Amino acid sequence: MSLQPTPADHFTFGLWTVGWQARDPFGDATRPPLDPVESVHRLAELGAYGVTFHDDDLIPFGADESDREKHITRFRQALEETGLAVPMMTTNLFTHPVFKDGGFTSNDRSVRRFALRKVMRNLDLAAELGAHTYVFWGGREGSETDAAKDVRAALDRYREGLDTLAQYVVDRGYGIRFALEPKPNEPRGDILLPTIGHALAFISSLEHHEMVGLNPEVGHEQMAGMNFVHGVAQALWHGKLFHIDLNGQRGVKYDQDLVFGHGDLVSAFFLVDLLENGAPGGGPAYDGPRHFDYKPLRTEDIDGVWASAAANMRTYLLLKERAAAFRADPAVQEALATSRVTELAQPTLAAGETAADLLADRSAFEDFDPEVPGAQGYGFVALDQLAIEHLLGAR
Ligand code: 3MF
Ligand code: MG
Ligand code: MG
Repeated sequence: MSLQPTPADHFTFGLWTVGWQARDPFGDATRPPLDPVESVHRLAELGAYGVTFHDDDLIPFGADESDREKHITRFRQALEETGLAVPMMTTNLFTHPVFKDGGFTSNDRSVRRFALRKVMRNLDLAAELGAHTYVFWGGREGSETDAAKDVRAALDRYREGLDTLAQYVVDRGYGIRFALEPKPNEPRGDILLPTIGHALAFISSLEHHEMVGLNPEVGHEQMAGMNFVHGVAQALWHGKLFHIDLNGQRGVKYDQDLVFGHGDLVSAFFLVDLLENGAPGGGPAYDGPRHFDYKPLRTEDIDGVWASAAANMRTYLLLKERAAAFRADPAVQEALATSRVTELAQPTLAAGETAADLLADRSAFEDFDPEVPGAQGYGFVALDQLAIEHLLGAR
């Protein structure tokens, strides 16, 4: 397996990731602005498949029509020169002070109307550039005090906004799907739709729920103390893993946006194993872009930025190679059988068996001795150790 990324690996990067100037709440920028055209060329050289962006990453907020066209034209030219795709686009509804109380759920109705128009304009561009997925990260949709937000009304407005935009996409025939990106907090004290689970429940209430799924991010779920692998597995189970944001996070703290694998490495291993080998019977469970949403450390210069971009892809490919070795190892297959991991795929009732049949089966209850399975070992530690040894390259 090659560790040299190619477009066939479907690695994508947000323009805002490599382009982050490393301004944080306590310090100024440590790097000069990066021209999106330069990013397109460098990412293509590194073997990426595509780039993604917020409207304002390419076109400064408030730019007039002719400036907007100029930015789009030279960006489009860079895409043509490099062959990079734009599979996903999104809207910045968080930087400008107008969005300080949210976009779709601001208490100020005029802000909500402006937010919808901003998205509609960028959806037109997304369709032009061939994006299939449009991400909604509601970073400012939330509050710092429960006195300030009527959460049920806010969810009504969130739904109204997404229903309106979904209808717009349907009417225009854009063929774009929406992906909601949950996050528990930061920049708001508390953000609406804080986890994968909250977002899945909300999606089921939408008018066009079939065209709305998720863009879960490693660090966001881990900020909430959640198991990201379980969250992604549940999103897949619902048919809602439309896109994914890969990065690294160490525990429950601020959004670190580390390089993929540079946080919880064991979780990253099992995540790659799920994405690449998790289909029933083996093979990839997810066929969308492997999208990196990380921040090059504030300590890095521009060379460090490109080194960090390459590190994301190389780490992913290393984990993919390690996961393949894990799956192919006969000792692992034996351990999976001993641990009865594969037995879980077997339905609990036999084909055609009813509750009445189960009631009549004395072996299931009257003659069942719970002490026997109560005393059995599952061998999960031995299985986990095999995974760790493959991850460490010891097997
Ligand atoms: C913030 C994020 C966002 C989203 C983006 C949509 C600025 O923590 O993760 O990045 O990913 O807005 O893709
Ligand atoms: Mg993030
Ligand atoms: Mg993200």
